[in-house]
Amino acid sequence: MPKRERGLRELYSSDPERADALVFGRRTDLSRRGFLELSARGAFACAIGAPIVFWREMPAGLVPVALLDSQDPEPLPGKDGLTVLNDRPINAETPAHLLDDDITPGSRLFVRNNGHPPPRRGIDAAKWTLEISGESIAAPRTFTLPELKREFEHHTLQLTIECGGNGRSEFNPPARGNQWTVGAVGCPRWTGVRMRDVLQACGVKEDAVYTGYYGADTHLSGDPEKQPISRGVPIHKALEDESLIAFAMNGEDLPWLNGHPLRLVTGGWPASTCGKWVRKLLVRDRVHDGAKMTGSSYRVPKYRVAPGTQVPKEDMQIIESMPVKSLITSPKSGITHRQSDALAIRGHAWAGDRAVSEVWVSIDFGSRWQRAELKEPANRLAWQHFSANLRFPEQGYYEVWARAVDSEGVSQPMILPGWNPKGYLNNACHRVAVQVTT
Ligand SMILES: Nc1nc2c(c(=O)[nH]1)N[C@H]1C(S)=C(S)[C@@H](COP(=O)(O)O)O[C@H]1N2
Ligand SMILES: [Mo]
Repeated sequence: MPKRERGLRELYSSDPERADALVFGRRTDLSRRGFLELSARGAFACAIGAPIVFWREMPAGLVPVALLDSQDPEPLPGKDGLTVLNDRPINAETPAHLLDDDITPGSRLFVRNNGHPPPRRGIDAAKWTLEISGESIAAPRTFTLPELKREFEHHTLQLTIECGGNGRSEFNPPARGNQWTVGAVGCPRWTGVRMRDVLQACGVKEDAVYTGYYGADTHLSGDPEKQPISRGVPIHKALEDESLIAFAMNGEDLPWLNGHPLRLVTGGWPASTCGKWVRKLLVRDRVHDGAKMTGSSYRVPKYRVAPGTQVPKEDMQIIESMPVKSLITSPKSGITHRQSDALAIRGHAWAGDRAVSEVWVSIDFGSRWQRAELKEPANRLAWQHFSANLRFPEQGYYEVWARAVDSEGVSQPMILPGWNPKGYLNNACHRVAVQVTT
């Protein structure tokens, strides 16, 4: 048995399920029970292979992130180092250290599919069409992709997209669905036409309420009548300067798995609003009622609930702007670092429709915070880069935590925020493990 596994099995001998979860890289809840006693300190140190320097500061029940790091990534065509969570449909996330680029390359943007993508070879960008219609469109029209490109001004913007379920793996009781850890986020540069320009060219009526997209992907059941997903945004979001119908990413065609040849990008909102392989865009006179708009999909309770609560459907509301969050992209979790050197920390922070105004980093489980340097975004709704230099007082195990604060003064929580039935919106501080040696 590998040393890490043996340490974990010893540590959780009274809770084999939890030991399994840790051994196999699943993340578990932080607040389940308080066990950080003296004996646990020793057992942790044994499993990690180093003493935990600030163990007195460590919240009871917190599992050291060094023990949570998952398995090696599996290969996925067109992608580089992503971790595959599911292959039917294909879902894959990006390990945090591979999101280090200021602008996310296509090869490192996560993939979230609800159905089967349209076959790659059947896609002909020159013949692709987009229908604009719906109750609140005065003059419905179908554009070919070349027409869209010719008739409307092009805009290039860096826009953050994050799956509403990013961070789901930490909820307990667990939520069904892909067990995303931290990597269902990215911020490429998108090029496209403004949704507003295209919709207004077809006449947006006074009674417009919501958009609704339909893509060319197919339902997992094979039923052609069913959509895998069909969502939208309130009309005010659709008409913003930054809402795009995009045909390129980082100056190239969109990657197939990210919606080639045409997708919607509504930055800062759950990425489920960003329809891929989009064929039809409706403007509705009501809140769109397509697949995964209703029920509990992409919704959270209107009020705080205790973990495990059954929440009535009418008490669930649609997720709009995503909450403030940050990601440490360097160093990679689990590195060994020399005590004599300062450690350079880097990452990104974003806050849905808002901007990020501060980022703080801690090496003692959030007891003290050091302010990081924070850059302005490339444009509205793009993530912002932060950096800091850290010094460590002695050898041993540390966790580096990052915490962003948005332009309204709202901070990321240090540990798992409001439990909800589907496991959305976990914006807890990102943690990386660092072992400091001589
Ligand atoms: N047509 C279509 N669009 C879609 C989806 C899908 O399954 N089909 N998934 C949505 C969800 S839930 C997310 S998180 C994003 C993921 O975008 P990406 O795969 O490009 O990262 O696409 C959204 N758009
Ligand atoms: Mo998503």
